[in-house]
Amino acid sequence: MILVLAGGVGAARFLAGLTQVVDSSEIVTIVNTGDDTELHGLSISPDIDTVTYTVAQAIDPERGWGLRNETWRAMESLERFESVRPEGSRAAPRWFNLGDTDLATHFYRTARLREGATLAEVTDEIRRAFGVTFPILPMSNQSVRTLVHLADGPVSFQEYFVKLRHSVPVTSVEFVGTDTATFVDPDLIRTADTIVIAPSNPIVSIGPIRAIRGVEESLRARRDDIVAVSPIVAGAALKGPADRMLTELGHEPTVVGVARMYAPIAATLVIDEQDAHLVDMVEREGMRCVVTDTIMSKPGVAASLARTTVQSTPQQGGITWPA
Ligand code: FO1
Repeated sequence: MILVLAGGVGAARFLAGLTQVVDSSEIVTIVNTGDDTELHGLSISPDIDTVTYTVAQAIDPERGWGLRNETWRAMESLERFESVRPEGSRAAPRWFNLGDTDLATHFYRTARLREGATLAEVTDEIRRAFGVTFPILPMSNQSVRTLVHLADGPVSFQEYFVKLRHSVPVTSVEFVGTDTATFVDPDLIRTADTIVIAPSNPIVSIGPIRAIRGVEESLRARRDDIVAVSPIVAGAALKGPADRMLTELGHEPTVVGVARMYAPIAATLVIDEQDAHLVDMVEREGMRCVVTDTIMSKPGVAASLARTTVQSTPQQGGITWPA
């Protein structure tokens, strides 16, 4: 069994590639929920939905989030209330774009949570409704929220990422709730043949998962069977603010910086061919280094990257691969 620790868009594309090279019965993914937010009274889990929609091939390919062929009538209809909304009211926010068909997912999740379902239960119902044939789990059933500290105060992850277009320098990042939240299923880390840290933001996508009690120690104990895929290529993130955040938080925005963050929990780092000249530097951080094409926007690369990644571990996912 292959356990994939996932964040947003890059992880979702990696998982879609993995489903092309192994039977989905071999896959379990645990997804970051530090990006989760409540808006319009709805419980929204962006990374879970990005993974679900991408693997279900329902994702909007340009945006990398939300559903394809989307309409925005509900969001447009909120505009009329802006002229009458009292000062200080948080009703009808329009900075976070929720498509009409995407809203159905948030209606369902919110209603089920209110009925007492766990986030894991309702996430499983939603992935089955979208025809996804392997388990997608939240990192915890309890709330863990990423708080992004800026010069003039803390904001939620989505306010940083969407409202501020992640265009402001970050002074620190805090995961609120990790002291009480429990990891969704510690056995998965113990029993997986291979654990993959997907190409996600090491700080705000993988960081919240690592910060949950007991997870870091469990991952360290499995270090030899853990492989990470660098989300940084040639010193830049392919999507989102990962490179800037690494710099702002004192890390090197290169595969060497990524290696320093992952060396305690992963024995192998997969990097792109453009960073082949940094293999020695990565291995000096104590990680084996595998060089391959990691640019998944090209057809077939997500599948080949997934295969190379899993095969770079001793157990190779517990799979007998065809010759
Ligand atoms: N990202 C944006 O840049 N702008 C948006 O308006 C936006 C809305 C949105 C709605 C639902 C959803 O599941 C994701 C959404 N995202 C949006 C992406 C979201 O910010 C994710 O957290 C990022 O992709 C980082 O993982």
